[in-house]
Amino acid sequence: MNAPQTDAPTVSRISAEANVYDYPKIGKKSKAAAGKHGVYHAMKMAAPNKAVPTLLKMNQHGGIDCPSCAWPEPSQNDLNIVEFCENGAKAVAEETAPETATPEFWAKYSVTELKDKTDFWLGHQGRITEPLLYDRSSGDDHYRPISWEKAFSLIKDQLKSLDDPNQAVFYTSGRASNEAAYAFQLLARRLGTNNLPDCGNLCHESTGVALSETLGLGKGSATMKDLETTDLFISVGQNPGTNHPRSLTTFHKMKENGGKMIAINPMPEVGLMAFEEPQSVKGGLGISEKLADEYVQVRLDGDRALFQQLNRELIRRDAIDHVFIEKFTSGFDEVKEHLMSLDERELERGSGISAAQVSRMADMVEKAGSVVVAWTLGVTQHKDAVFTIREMVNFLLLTGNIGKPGAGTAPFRGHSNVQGNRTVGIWEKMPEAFLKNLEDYFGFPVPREHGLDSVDSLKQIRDGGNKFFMSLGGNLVRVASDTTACQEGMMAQEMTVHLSTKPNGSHAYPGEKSLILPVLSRTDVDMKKSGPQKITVENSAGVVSASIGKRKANLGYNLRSEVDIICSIGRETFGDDFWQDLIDDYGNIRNAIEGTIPGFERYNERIEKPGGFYLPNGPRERVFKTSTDRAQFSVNYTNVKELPEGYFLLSTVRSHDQFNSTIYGLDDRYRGVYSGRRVVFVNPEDLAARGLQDGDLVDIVSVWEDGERRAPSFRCVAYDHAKDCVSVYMPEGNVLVPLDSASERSNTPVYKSVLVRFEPVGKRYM
Ligand SMILES: Nc1nc2c(c(=O)[nH]1)N[C@H]1C(S)=C(S)[C@@H](COP(=O)(O)OP(=O)(O)OC[C@H]3O[C@@H](n4cnc5c(=O)[nH]c(N)nc54)[C@H](O)[C@@H]3O)O[C@H]1N2
Ligand SMILES: Nc1nc2c(c(=O)[nH]1)N[C@H]1C(S)=C(S)[C@@H](COP(=O)(O)OP(=O)(O)OC[C@H]3O[C@@H](n4cnc5c(=O)[nH]c(N)nc54)[C@H](O)[C@@H]3O)O[C@H]1N2
Ligand SMILES: [Mo]
Repeated sequence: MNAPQTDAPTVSRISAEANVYDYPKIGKKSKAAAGKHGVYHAMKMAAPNKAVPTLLKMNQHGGIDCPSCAWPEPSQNDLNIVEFCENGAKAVAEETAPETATPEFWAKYSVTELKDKTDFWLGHQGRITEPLLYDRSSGDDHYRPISWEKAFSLIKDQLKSLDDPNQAVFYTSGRASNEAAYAFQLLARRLGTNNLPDCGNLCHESTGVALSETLGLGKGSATMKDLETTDLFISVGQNPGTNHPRSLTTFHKMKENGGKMIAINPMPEVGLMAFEEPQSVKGGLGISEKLADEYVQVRLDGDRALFQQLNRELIRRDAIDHVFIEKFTSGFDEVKEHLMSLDERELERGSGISAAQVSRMADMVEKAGSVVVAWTLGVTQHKDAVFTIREMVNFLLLTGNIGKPGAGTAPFRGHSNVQGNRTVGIWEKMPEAFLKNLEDYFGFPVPREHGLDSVDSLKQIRDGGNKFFMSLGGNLVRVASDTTACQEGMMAQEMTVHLSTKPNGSHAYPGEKSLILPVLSRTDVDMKKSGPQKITVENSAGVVSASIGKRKANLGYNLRSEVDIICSIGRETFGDDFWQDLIDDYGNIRNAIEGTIPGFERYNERIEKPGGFYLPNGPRERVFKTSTDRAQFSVNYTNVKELPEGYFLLSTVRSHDQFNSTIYGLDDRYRGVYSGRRVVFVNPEDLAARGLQDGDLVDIVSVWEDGERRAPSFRCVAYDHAKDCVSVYMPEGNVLVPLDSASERSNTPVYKSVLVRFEPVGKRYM
């Protein structure tokens, strides 16, 4: 395959058949995030699919919960008429697009041909309309339609044939509702395994581990109100303008209330620097406002060193909350001693941030009566992420910023219900109390041995110990690390089963037998014996609320709800009576959740209240369920990454035109990249130092103990990026991440600091 080397093609040339090479052009970068342009783009996306009425119901009481990110809804009094963002609109447009991947589509393209297609192309084929079977033993290289009954019976045979239930893996992506997720964990545990990995393992696992041990709860504590009224908002490793766009409205309110912001990021993301709030007067006029008051261009994985610099400075100034430390915490003295013993120059080298800038940050902290620390993947997806988060907690404890108005932890979650999935049992190591409750409620023996998380499941799949893989949404083959090993491992499974809305890359790597079971999506009407069904979700702030689909457009297709499919498999395989009750009325699933998980009292009743209800949150009340019943300070070590001559650290990020592996389009206007995705953002001085120029094509090669991995042909983009560090988009960069490279304790793939070098392969093009 020849890489393009000269001209600058137009969007239309990014055709269906473009698989490996695309043609990025560098153009104008937005100066501010969201605003009018955001709403304009949203409407443009939704209008052709007649999805505007759906949009107007989004995040309103009695409407649907946005299927995109997990950003909390404002309180009911503050709801805007349009409570959605550009990316929520894209998510809805994607679900409601009129295209369909009918049996004719699957007959036209063989599995071998599908392997060469990008997720952009696959997703744009539209909604899947029929259940499908691929059977390698038949010699036919296509997926063919199959009846639901036949599909369930094949799954039953496969599950019954396993020598050991731990040869099965049940993966969940965070869009699934509480009801579907609960049914799914019930199916796995009924079979006898806790192998329930989820996308949360790839995402905020480090957050869960660090917060559980320091604060006694693996979730954030700040409420929407805290975010709006805080004096100082510190954003670490996130790109909210793209990934949580509705947060811009919250930032606007925070700023109006006199709040300040510090943004810590190797890239000055547009959505951190300036914004236009479409629902304000200024925003309506297209006038942008400054967002970050202090931008801190940290090195990749330099945040732990940075927070240690800051914590030391605060201790040195005695700008700490002695009363809080005395009353609520444990371990302060050791931490103080450790921090003061660290070498200043070493910390500066680790973070890349000068003492002068740290001092400015400390000034802002000193002035602030309340501080929120918010973080996302720029923090969680590193080798020592857990320790970085613990150091950020040290900061909040030093300054008494937990459990008071305007303060707290704010890990912005990813998928719209990834947090809810965890709460209702999608976790390989659910606590004993839950497993016992489940056993008592349903009356079957529930396994106690911990299951496998995503990375360990993939290792079992890679190494030949697994036979059955089932996926509730998601696209694990594409979003996991070591794409190639993952593809081969999946093809060696006896059976793979995907509950999906649209074709995706994982379907192209089927097991011996593979089923694609097409599901109703959140916007679709879901009619059951007891009437139209609601589902429920939990957002990043721990609020549980209901969502009900209204669209009837897909009724003509042979789709079923996720709950229906999962419970039908349970019914057919195990013959228990309870499965059918769960299908007929999802209220019965909520009753079971209420009966097995604390905090869900009067579940069915409370979701009827506009805005839903809050789950209990200890840290918010300064109740810390840790080993000492106090909030824990922790000693964290900093090891500065030494890069061999010529090497970079590489991070993989999202463009403004995708939702994980769902690629809406090929433009990232916030970073000025159009019509293509194979770009690598590099500091211009770093390019010059390696004899490269903006526009050069390079292969990116990562180095790991077991050898090298290569991602071919990326266009260098000169960009204001922290030095010695570069970024590419996910999932294009996933081939570079070794599966064995995972975070300490949380086992999250190290997606954001991969050691790489460049090999120039082509001439400059514009
Ligand atoms: N539109 C849209 N919305 C989404 C998603 C989507 O794909 N599209 N995905 C959803 C999901 S599942 C999730 S988990 C979230 C993800 O939300 P984000 O975490 O915002 O996602 P990324 O694009 O990975 O961006 C990571 C950011 O961290 C920065 N970063 C990288 N490494 C470091 C570091 O070492 N230190 C610091 N301080 N910063 C660093 C990067 O420059 C980038 O700005 O968004 C959710 N929302
Ligand atoms: N390199 C790199 N890799 C990463 C990351 C990174 O930052 N860098 N981030 C990681 C993170 S944070 C996450 S969360 C994972 C995401 O991993 P996943 O959640 O596994 O992947 P998605 O791309 O979000 O899943 C998209 C697919 O879900 C299906 N789908 C969409 N809607 C529905 C629905 O309503 N029901 C069902 N059943 N299916 C549906 C569609 O078929 C679609 O193709 O990726 C991880 N991978
Ligand atoms: Mo995520």
